[in-house]
Amino acid sequence: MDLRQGIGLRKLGRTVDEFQQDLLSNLYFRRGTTVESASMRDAYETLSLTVRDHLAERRARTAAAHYASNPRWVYYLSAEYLLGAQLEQNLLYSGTGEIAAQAVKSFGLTLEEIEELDVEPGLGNGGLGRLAACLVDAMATRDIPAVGYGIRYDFGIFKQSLAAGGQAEGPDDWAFQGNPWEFPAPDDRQTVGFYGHTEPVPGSSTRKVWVPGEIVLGEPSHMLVPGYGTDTVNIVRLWRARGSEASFDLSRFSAGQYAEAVQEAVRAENISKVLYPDDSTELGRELRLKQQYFLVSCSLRDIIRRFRLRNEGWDDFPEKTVIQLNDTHPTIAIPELMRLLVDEYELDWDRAWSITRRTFAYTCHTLLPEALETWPVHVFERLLPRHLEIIYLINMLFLREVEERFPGDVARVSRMSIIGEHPERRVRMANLAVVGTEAVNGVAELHSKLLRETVLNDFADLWPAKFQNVTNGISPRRFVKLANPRLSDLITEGLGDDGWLMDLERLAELGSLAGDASFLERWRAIKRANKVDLAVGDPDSLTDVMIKRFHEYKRQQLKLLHIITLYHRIRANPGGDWVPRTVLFAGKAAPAYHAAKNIIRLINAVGATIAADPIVSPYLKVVFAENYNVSLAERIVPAADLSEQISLAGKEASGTGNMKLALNGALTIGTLDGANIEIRARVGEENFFLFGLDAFQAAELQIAGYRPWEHYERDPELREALDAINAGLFGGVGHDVADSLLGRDEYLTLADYRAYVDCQDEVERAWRDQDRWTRMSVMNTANSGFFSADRTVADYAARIWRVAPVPVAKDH
Ligand code: F58
Repeated sequence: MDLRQGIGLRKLGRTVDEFQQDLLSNLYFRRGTTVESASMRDAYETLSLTVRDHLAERRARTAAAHYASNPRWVYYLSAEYLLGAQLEQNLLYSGTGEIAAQAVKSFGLTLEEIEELDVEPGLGNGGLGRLAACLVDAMATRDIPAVGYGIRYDFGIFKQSLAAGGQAEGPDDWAFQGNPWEFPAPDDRQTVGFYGHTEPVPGSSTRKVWVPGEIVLGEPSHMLVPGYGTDTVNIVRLWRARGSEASFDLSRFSAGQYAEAVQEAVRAENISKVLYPDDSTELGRELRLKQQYFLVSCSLRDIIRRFRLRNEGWDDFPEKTVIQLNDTHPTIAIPELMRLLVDEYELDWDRAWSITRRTFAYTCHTLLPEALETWPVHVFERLLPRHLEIIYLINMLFLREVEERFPGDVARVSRMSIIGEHPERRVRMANLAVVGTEAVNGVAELHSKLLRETVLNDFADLWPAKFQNVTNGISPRRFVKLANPRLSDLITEGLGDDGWLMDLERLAELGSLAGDASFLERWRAIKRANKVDLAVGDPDSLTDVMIKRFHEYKRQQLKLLHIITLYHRIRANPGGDWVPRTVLFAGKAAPAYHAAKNIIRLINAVGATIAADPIVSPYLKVVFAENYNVSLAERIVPAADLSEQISLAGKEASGTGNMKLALNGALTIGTLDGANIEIRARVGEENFFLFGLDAFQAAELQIAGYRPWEHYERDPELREALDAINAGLFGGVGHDVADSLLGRDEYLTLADYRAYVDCQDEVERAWRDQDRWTRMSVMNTANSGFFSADRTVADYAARIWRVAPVPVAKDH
C-alpha cells in the first residue's frame, strides 16, 4: 500500500447513496450529533466537511507529487486575501455539486439554504486582496506548486450599514461559529520577536545578536485552494498570534488581578485581531508594522522549513524559492531573510545579499504618492532594531552603487535612498522593495509605464530590465460560472463545451454568434433574468453600476453630478422620452476617510429626493447596496448593463471590477486609466464608451494650474447641479462635497464633467437600439478572455517566477 499516493484511502462517495452515507458518518463522528437533533448549522458544517474531504484527498496527492519532484515553489506573501464564500466554489471544483444537491434533498434540505450559512472570510480591503485570491486560484488551476501566506484576522473588513443615510461600521467576527474550511496546524507554530536590543558578535563586523523584548507565537491554519479542471490543491496558510504559556501570569491571577494576569497574552493576540480598514492611505500605526513583521517572520521560517525538507545548504534556495511580495506590506521579508542568513545561519553578507535579491519579486499596486508606505525611523528602531541596522547597511551599499553610476548627482541619491529625511526620517518601503528584489511589476500596461516614468523612474534608469508589466486578471470560475450560471450555460452551449472555463480566450468564438438574432434574444433574456434576481429596480431599465471602494480618485462624485443633471433634465421636461435608469452604488469608505463618507451620504440623500419625486422617480432610481463584498459582487455583476470605470486617468493602477463586468457583458463607460485601456483595445472602441482627459492631459492641467470654478461658470448644467446641492435640495446634505469640488477638486471632476455627461447621452442612444446594445454586450464578453487570472499567472510564471507546472496524478 503506497500511502503517499493516497492509495489505500477509503473511497469517498461518488454516488448519491455514498455521498449520503458520508454525510451521515460526518454528522455522527465529526460533528458529534444525530439526524434528529441536527440544526441548520450542523447541516452546513457536515456538508462542508464532506465536500472538504474530496479536496483533502486531492491535497494528499498534490503534496505527494510536489514532494517527489522537489520543484521550484512560488510563495505568495500578502497581508490580505478576499477568498469569497467557499461552499459553492468547492462543490464546483470537487465535482460534487450534483450528488450533494440530491443527497441533501433526501434530508429535506436544499443547497441554497445551506449555502446561506457560508460566511465569506473578509480578510482584505479591496482589489489587492481579491487579486491575491484570484491568483492563488489560478496557480492551482495551472498546477503551479504554490503556498499563499497571510494573516488570520479575528475580525475582517468591517460590516457596513447605512444609518441616517451615512456609513456606519460594525465588527466582522467572521469565524464566530467556527470555520469548517480551515485546518489548524499548531505543530507548525513559530516564535516571533519584537523590540529589545542588539549586541555585537566578537570578531564579526556584520553579524549581530538580536535580543527581543517581546515574544509572540504564530499559529498557522490553512485553507485548501483547489484548481479547476485539475487535481492540484494548494493551500493558503494564515497565521494567528498567540501569547506563549509564559505570558499568562498565574501569580497575578491568584492574587485576583485577573486583567493584569492576561494582559501580555492579550497584547500578543491583538496582532492578528483586526484587519486595518484602509484603502490607499496609510495610518502608520505601530500595530500595523507589527502585523507585517509577524506575517513575514512566521512565513519565512515556514518557507525555510519546507525548503529543508528536500534540500541542503543555501545555494539552491533561490533556485527552489520565489517569494512574491504583494505590495510593500510584506517587504520587511527582505531584511528579515538577511537577518536569518547572516545572524542565525552565519552566511557572509555578500552571499546572503545575493541569495536574498534573487529570491524576491515585488508587485506594486498604486501610483498615489500618499499610498506608498513609509515608516518613521523611530518606530522601526523601537520595534525592529536589528532590521533597521540591516536596512542601513543595505542602503549604504546600494547608495554607493548609485554614486558610482551617477557621480555627483546628489539629488538622485537622496531620492533613491531607502531612508527619507524630510520632514522626518522615514523608511521608504517601496525603495527597499525595489532594491531587494529581482523583478518589479505594475498591474496594467499604463500603470507599469507610469511607474517606470514617474514614481520609480530613478530605479528604472539604474535597472531597466528589472521592471515589468503583468496585467491583472480574475477567476472566470467564480465570476462567470458561479456568479452567472445562466450566461455560463449559454456560452457552453454556444461553444459546444465548457473548455472556456480553463481557456478563456476561447470566448472569442462567441463573436460569430453576435449576428444570430435568436442568440441575441437569449443573451438579452439572461441579462433581464439576472436583474429580476437582483431585484433593485425595474429589470427593463438601464442598470448602471458603480461598485468599488469609495475614494475621491475613483470619482463616485462625478457619477453623482451626472445623476443630479438627469434629475434636472427630467424635471424640466416631464413628458420627455427618457431612458429609465437604475443606478446602483456599492462600496465601503475607510472609516476615517471623511470626504469619501460625505459622498456616500450625498448619494443616499439624492436617492431619497429622487424616490420622493413623482416626476423623476418613474425614470430614475438610485440605490446604495450596503456592505459590498465578494458575495454581493457575485450578485450585482451578472445584472449590470453599464460599468462605471471613471477614475481620473493615471490614478487607478488597474481595476479588476472593470474586467468582471465586461466579461459578464456590461458595457464600460470609462477613462483611459488602468486596465480600461486594455479592455477597450480588446473589446473594440466601438463597444466602449470613452470620455475624459488622459493621464498626460490630466498631469499637464494640474501643472498649468487648474481652476474648477471656471467649469462651474461656463457650464449651466454643472452650475445647476452644484447650486442644487448648495441650496439644500437634497436634505441639506452635501455642502462639504460641493465645497471640495469648487475649491481644490484634486481629481479634476469638474474638468471631466461635460465629457462624461455627453458620453452618457451616447450611452442612452446606444441603449435605445436594443439589438445594437446586445451585440456590443456579446462582443465585450467575447473579447475579454485575456482578463483571466490564468493568463496573469502564466505571465508571472514565464517572466518572473520561471516555474513549471507539476501535474498531479489522477486518483485510481
Ligand atoms: C488596488 N489596490 C488598486 N490596495 O487600487 C487597483 O487598481 C488594482 O486593480 C488592485 O489593487 C489589484 O492590483 C488596493 O486594493 C489596497 O487595498 C491597500 C490595502 C492596504 C492599505 C493600502 C491600500
